[in-house]
Amino acid sequence: MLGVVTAAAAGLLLLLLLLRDRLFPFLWADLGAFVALAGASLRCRRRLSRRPAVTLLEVFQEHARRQPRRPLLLFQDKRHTYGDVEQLSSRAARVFSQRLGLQPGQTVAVFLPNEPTYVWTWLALAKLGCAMACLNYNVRGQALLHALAAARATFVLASTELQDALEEVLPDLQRDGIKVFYLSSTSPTPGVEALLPAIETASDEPLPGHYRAGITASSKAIYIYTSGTTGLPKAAVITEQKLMMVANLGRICGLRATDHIYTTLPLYHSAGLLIGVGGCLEVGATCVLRAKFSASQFWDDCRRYNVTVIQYVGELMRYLCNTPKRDNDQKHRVRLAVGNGLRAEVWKEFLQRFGPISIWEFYGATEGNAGFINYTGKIGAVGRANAFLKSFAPFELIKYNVEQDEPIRDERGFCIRVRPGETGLLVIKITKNTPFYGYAGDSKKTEKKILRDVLVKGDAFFNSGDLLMMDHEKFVYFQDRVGDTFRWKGENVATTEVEATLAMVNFIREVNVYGVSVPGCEGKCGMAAIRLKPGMSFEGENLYAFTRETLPSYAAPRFVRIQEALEITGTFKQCKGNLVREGFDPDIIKDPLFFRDEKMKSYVPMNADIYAAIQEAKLNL
Ligand SMILES: *[C@@H]1O[C@H](CO)[C@@H](O)[C@H](O)[C@H]1NC(C)=O
Ligand SMILES: CC(=O)N[C@H]1CO[C@H](CO)[C@@H](O)[C@@H]1O
Repeated sequence: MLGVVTAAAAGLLLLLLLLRDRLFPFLWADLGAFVALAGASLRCRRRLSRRPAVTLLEVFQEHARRQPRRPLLLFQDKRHTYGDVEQLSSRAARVFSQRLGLQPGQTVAVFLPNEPTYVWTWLALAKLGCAMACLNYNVRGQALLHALAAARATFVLASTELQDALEEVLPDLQRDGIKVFYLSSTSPTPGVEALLPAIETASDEPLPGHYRAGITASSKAIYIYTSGTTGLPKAAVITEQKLMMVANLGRICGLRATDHIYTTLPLYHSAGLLIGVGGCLEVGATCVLRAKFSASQFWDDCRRYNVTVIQYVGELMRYLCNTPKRDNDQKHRVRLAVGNGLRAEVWKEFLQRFGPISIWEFYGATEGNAGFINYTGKIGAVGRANAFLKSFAPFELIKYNVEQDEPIRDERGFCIRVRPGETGLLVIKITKNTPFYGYAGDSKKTEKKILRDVLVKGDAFFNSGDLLMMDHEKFVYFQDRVGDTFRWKGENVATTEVEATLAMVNFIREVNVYGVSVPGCEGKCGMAAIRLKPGMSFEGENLYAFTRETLPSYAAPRFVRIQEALEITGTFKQCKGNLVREGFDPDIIKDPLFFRDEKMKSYVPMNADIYAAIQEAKLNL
């Protein structure tokens, strides 16, 4: 790695002598980003290669020694300093070791809402050399059992808030020999012990080092479940090295020890736990934790807790923009926003409304082996394909056949790079720098994410499942998830593009676009679920005229349904599954439903006659 840095620096100096800034307007930014990333990577490697390894836990403990009184967590009216959390996690580790008989290398699942308990439990497990599996607190029944089995978790530490969900599967857990405990002061469930009283009275002496003697860079630290588009949750393996790299993302974006970072994202996902809390543990900052995101409370919380950095994902920023305007919209100390999935139109509106906040949009998947960050301030871009970074994490955008759901290959069987301005599937080479650890207990799913023989025989790339576009200046833009693009009339329709266009309509507040099957038609036909702005009504003629002007005819949605609320996931991504399944059948859908009528030049109410005509292919779509 050092060799790469020195060589790059020397080569650059030479280049600089020969060329002017004008030719490479982004040279400094490119170089800066490379140095930041290479620096972070070097720091992680250096720490982890020490014996014993210095992991994120040791980094946290160093902060706890140096600044025991700095708050690590602000939650409701409670404040937990670095010193408090260091002691509490030692106490908990002692109890976990004695009562549960935990051994290094075992996996313990946590079933907890966002609360400080999550953080000290994590650190306690780390102190014992155990991995933590972060169960999604919305998961129930079979999916819960599957998640535990995938990570081979033999213990569950739960909150009494999730009593019902737990009791539902308790007999199955007991049958499988999985032991369950509450991390509360009392237990509402017979046969399940509450551990808090024992934790509160245990010794807070540091734990003997032998528990962590076997920890290395590739030890499994955390399992994060990714839902994917279909099927049961997959347990993505987060090693100590990956954990530390992701925790460094905040530092790369400018997170400092004096910052207060506001995390409303669920801790069972990587954004909240690894980037938010992990970022604090890395730099020694304060995390303002909230049980659940609330758009109306967001800025009041920022003022109350002196928040300087916010985290966002998906639609979260849109919800903030959708709240009624207030005089104090720009009265806050937030200087930085870190996240992903921000759409360009919301990005602009957000900055206008809430003031000059530096937005660090990044792209990455929990299980992915590399990502991008926007480091040049280009609105809408997730990053830049900078030659330095590319040498570090080689990626390609390749041609993709949306219909057959697979990359297009040439006559020799290799994948084909797209040209600038074209959308392609992002694949990232699997190398020593960019390893892919896959999913626990599921080698089939792991193999499915690996694309082989991409450019040469025998190479292997991580298939991101995301379609991106790179422009002539090498800015990279997120376009769609593979499943979010559908084909209609032989054309690819990118749902995000249609959504961005429809979002400009004056009566539309939120929109979710997807494709539905129509009997006798190839591909999928476009449909939009929309939420109206308060006090506004649906105007079929206007929408028709607008879409006719702004969208190619194959991309204009044929059906529109109006919903009170659009369904989203725990990480603020829109759900399309149910919508696709319900299709456009007026018998199933109770929401107001409209059909694009080319003769009437309007979106007209859907009725049984129109539906029947479509079913019988009498009506041309
Ligand atoms: C926020 O800042 C003010 C003034 O600097 C200080 O008095 C207050 O204690 C701070 N609140 C928190 C939660 O840090
Ligand atoms: C690091 C950086 O420059 N981030 C920028 C990303 O884009 C936004 C929007 O222009 C800027 O405000 C950020 O500063």
